[in-house]
Amino acid sequence: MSLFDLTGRTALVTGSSRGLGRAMLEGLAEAGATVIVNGVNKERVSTTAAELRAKGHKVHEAAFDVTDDASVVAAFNQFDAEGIDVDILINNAGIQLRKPMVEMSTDEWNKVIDTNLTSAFVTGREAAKRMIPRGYGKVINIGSLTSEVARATVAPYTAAKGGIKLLTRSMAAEWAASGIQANAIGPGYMITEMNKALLENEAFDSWVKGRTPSARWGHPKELVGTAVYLASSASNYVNGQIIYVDGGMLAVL
Ligand code: GCO
Repeated sequence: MSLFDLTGRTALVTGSSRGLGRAMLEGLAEAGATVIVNGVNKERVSTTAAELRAKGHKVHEAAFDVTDDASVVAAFNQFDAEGIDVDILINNAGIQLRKPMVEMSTDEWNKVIDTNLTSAFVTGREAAKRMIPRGYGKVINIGSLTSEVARATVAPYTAAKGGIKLLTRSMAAEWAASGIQANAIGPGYMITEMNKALLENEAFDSWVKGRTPSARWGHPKELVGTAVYLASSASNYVNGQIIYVDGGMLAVL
């Protein structure tokens, strides 16, 4: 069996009814995993699940709000009741808010931190509670270029993604001895709905293409290889790392 084969494993990807999460979810399914679609919108989750089933993949649906502690706890209790073992967790759910800090309310700040950082802790905690006794688990947190560097007007997103980098190391510190590998992926500027305003802004589009050695935006599917690697036995001795899939942007001035 290939090192990268996920047959027999079950993967939950939060925020996976579209965007980067959808691409990684499908990639894990193509590598043999049973996948669990998650999102807050039940309709969108069901639509995505149907699309993946039509391609022959094994799919569960779990529409819950990762920012609501009780909903996450209830979701994992439901997985237990249905005999679903989450072997692989990708904490992907996230939102963006582009606004200068001096114009931002504390509620706006908290919403981004809750969705992009705290949710990874809560969902990771519930997954790890089940992974630890099994002696196996893969946790993959989705960071960003802003896990390393800042850009004006995206402060809460940046603070959250910086936190993701060190939360990943904290997970490795506490869970590695139990056979769990916790790592992160840092996507560069990707072609997603969240980045639509940036893609349509000629000046920003030119800046990304000029600032990125690969001279282009990334495609969500270009995260799949790294996601499958970190979800598979090929990475059993990799822990606490963040792998940037950014066309080289962070490697150069
Ligand atoms: C922005 C973008 C970025 C990208 C990505 C870069 O407004 O600068 O949304 O944050 O989405 O996170 O790695």
